[in-house]
Amino acid sequence: MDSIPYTERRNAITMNIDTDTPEGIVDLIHECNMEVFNGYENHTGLSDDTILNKLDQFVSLVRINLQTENSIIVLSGCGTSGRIGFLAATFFNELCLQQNLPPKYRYIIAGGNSALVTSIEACEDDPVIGTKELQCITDTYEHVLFVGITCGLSAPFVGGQLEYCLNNPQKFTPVLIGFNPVSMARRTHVSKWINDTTFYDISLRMETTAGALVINPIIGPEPISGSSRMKGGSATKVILDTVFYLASCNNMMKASEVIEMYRTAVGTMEIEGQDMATVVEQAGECLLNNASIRYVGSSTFGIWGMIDASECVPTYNSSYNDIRGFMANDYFRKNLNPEPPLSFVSPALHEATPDDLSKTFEDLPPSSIVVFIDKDYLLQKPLVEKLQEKGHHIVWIKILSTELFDPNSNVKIIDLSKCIPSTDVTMQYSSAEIILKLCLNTISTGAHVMKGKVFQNIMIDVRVSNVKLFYRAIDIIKSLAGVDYQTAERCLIQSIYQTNDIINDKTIDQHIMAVASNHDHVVPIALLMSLSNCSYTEAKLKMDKCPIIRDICTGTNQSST
Ligand code: F1P
Repeated sequence: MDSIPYTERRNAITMNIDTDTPEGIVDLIHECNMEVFNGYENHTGLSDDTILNKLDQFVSLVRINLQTENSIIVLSGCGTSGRIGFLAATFFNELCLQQNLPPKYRYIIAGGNSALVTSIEACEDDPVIGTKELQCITDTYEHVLFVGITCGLSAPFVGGQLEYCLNNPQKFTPVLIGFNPVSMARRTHVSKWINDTTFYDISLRMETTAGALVINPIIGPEPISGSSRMKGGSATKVILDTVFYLASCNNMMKASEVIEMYRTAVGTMEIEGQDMATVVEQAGECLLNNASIRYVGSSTFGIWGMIDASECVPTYNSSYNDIRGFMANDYFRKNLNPEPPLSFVSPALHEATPDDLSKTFEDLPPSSIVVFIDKDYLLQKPLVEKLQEKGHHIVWIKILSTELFDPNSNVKIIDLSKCIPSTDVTMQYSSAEIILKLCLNTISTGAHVMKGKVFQNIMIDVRVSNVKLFYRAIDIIKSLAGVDYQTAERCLIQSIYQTNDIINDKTIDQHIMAVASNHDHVVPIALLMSLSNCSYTEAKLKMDKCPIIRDICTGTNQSST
């Protein structure tokens, strides 16, 4: 256990989340979220003195950069980490403009703009592309504060960029954000990293280089093991918002005071637990009945919806149409890095801002759920009525809206406005975003738990879309089926290639590419093969009869043969 990185460990709090009630699921996730602020085991989370000290140093670095000519701040990451970097860059650039300062924040996400709303995970294994993108974006600047985010201290895409910064100290000041000690940084080799460099080597260099900063509080394992979009994403957001907020204002607040404000706001979410549980229950039923979940929101609130929805695909192998987010204004497109149109490989990106939402929602399966975020519920009243006429469920997540609620409208309300601290507008908006993120994560995670996509607290239908997830899948099979590494790996590979043959002439990169065209339940089938010592064909047949993946692990499914 000791050698397993914290970000991959199982959280004792959620060991039985899969059999809990919706209320229980919401409470357990909340309890885990609070560990970000309150600590885990003997670690103190974001309140750790060393970390707070480093955050104050980070603030000074940002302040200097904001005042220096010909300088920028680059935020880079893969998956959720890249998405949170994008949102922070967009938000704080707006603040710069409001303060008549040049917008200095830039973002890089592995896989480009499409990866903001779609899982394009394989790019995170490429340190060379990471470096090239960094060179390209920083080419004309003299000073760069580079912030590499990788929750597990694992993504080679970010590793390559940090290495480039360390090799060019006259121009770059690198900061690394993640949630493991450096000793647990990933030591796996990836094919494209020359000299067999690993993320561990780079983390070690970061830790021992004067001027470089490693911000790596231990915030405890995720509610669903390895789901770093949850606590990892939230902690990343708190860190970035705290630092950029403090750097942008002239008050003498310390990082600890700002973090305390977030802690109180998140802690208060408990009072809405019952309403969130009702929505989790509805959302779970919705997925079980093949209906859909939709989020609608404007500006960054809408983007949070799209992001939450997109993350369910790699985490739970959910289909693109199960949960989707839509923008009610054009904010998203306006804030994207310029890219050639052909690189927009994601349909979610094209379809992000439909002209007519009611047309888009015309074909929703019966009893779907549409979640309106904040003011959009009021702006979209005619759409709400249409959807209700068709028997869909409407949820309103109220955060910053001060409108009163019509009690006869048959709309389920989650009133998070009570959690917003009375402080300045920037902090209020940022707190609203983190609270919204946690609420959406709870709904989508809870719904997938109820759908049976989680066994105990393990994501048993994870998509094997990069090296990290390949090894995670092997660990899941190994521990749940009680088989050795070789058996777990063989079953996984046979399931990926949908064959009973032994495949031993292909690389991990090829396995991952093959997953892209195999939408079957790759990991559950491999698990079934390991559990029942059967062939791919037999396991696939059993699997096709099993609508609830969790039943495989409990043995319910095996009796059907
Ligand atoms: C990056 C990431 C996650 C995603 C999945 C695959 O992880 O893309 O955001 O949920 O786990 O990896 P990290 O580099 O932040 O650890």
